[in-house]
Amino acid sequence: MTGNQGKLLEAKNAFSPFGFNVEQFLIDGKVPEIIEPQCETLDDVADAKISQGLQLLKEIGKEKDALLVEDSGLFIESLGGFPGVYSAYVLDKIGCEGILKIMDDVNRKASFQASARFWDGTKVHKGNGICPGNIIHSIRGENGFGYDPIFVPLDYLEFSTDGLTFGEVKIDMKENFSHRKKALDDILLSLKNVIM
Ligand code: ITT
Repeated sequence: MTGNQGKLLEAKNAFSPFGFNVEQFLIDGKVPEIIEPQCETLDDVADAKISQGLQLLKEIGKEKDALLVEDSGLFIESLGGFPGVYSAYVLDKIGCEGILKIMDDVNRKASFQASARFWDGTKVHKGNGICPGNIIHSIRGENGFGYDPIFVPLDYLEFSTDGLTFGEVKIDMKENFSHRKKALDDILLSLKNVIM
C-alpha cells in the first residue's frame, strides 16, 4: 500500500523470487487515502499505516489478503536527523536542492531508514533497515526516486558504488545497500519461520 512506484518496484524485486505476486493496493483504481500521523519515529508511522490498511481490507471484505506497508526517510546527522519522518513533506516542499542548501559543509553523514509491516492474513510481521552514507554537494543521476540523486551509500559487504549516487546506479546495485531491501528481508525471514 503505497503511492510511490519506486517502493513498489523494490518490493516486487524482494518478494517475487519467493513466489509472491506483489501488486499496488488500489481501491476503485485509486491509491487509498490514509492519514500519516505526526509521529516521532518511522515505526509509529508504519504501525499507523498498517492499522489503517487493515481497516480498509476489512471494509472491502479482503482481510485474509496479505498487505505490505513501509515508511522511510532520510536522516541527516548534522541536522539532528532532519528530515527523518518528514522526508516526504520536505522533498515535496524544497526538494534535493533545498537539502543541499541547508547542509553542513563538512559533516555530510546521513542514512536512509525504513520500517515495514506485513499482514499475512492472520498476523503482522515487522522489518527494519538502515543504509548509511553521505550527501554529496550536487544532484547526480536520473535513476531511482526521492533523495537518491544526492546520496552515496557507504560500501557494504563486498559492494561499492565507487562514489556513484543511488541516482546513478541501476536498481539491482541499489538493492545491495537498500534500507528497504533490508527491512523486507527481515519480513521474509519472519515469514519463513511461519511457513516452514
Ligand atoms: P507512501 O505512499 O508509501 O507513504 P511516500 O513516498 O510518501 O510513499 P514516505 O511517506 O515513507 O513515502 O516518505 C519517504 C520519503 O523519503 C519520500 O520522500 C521518499 O522519496 C524518500 N525516500 C525513502 N526511501 C528512499 C529511497 O530509497 N531513495 C530515495 N528517497 C527515499
